[in-house]
Amino acid sequence: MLSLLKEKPLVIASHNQGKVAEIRALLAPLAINVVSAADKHVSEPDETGATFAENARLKSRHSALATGLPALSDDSGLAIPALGGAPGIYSARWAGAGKDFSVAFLRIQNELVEKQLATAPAYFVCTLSLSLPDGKDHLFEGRIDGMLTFPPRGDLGFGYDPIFIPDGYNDTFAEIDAAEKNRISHRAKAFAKFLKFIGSGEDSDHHR
Ligand code: ITT
Repeated sequence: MLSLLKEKPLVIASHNQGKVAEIRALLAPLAINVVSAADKHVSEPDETGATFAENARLKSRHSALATGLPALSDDSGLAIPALGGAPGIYSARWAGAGKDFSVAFLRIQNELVEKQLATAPAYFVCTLSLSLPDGKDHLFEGRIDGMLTFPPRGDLGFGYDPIFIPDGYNDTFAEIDAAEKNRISHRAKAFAKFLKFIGSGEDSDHHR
């Protein structure tokens, strides 16, 4: 599998710069040629799926079809069990068209206050989807648990990082340096499965 990825560039099927930076760093050890969907002028598909897996597959397939190259997408988000799993697959949308995450932080805080909660446990989920030119898709999932904190702290990372403290830490993801986040995150865990799969040919979480 790795030899296939060494033959052709791998498209990172994401238009989120924060994600693309993390994915580039996570792929660096493979020494493969990587291009982003934006570099290839691939449009952003509508995320019409009902699950992280469906949205991830839809995004990787869209880029693979548009370019004829293998494509790797990442559908991810923050889930808060006290809010019924929200924002979940709607994590990007809670920041609004302007992608202003202070709007999303306020909405979460307000919805927790309505339930008389000052904070709550939460977890990040990441589903990676690898779409290959042979038409097969392979999915890899990762999760990290933690606790929400308000007000937001730190300016590293992206998205919900300033309000999320991973279990076992005192700092938010936005206060933890990129290398450390990439060692422990939901994305790192999904990547560990992806790297094992492409290196050894072992099975993915699901495929078809
Ligand atoms: P692409 O679909 O183009 O990849 P997107 O931002 O729309 O970009 P998603 O639909 O997967 O991506 O939305 C996931 C959102 O969840 C993302 O915008 C972030 O706000 C949040 N998120 C995911 N991983 C995160 C992380 O490691 N740290 C902070 N927030 C994260």
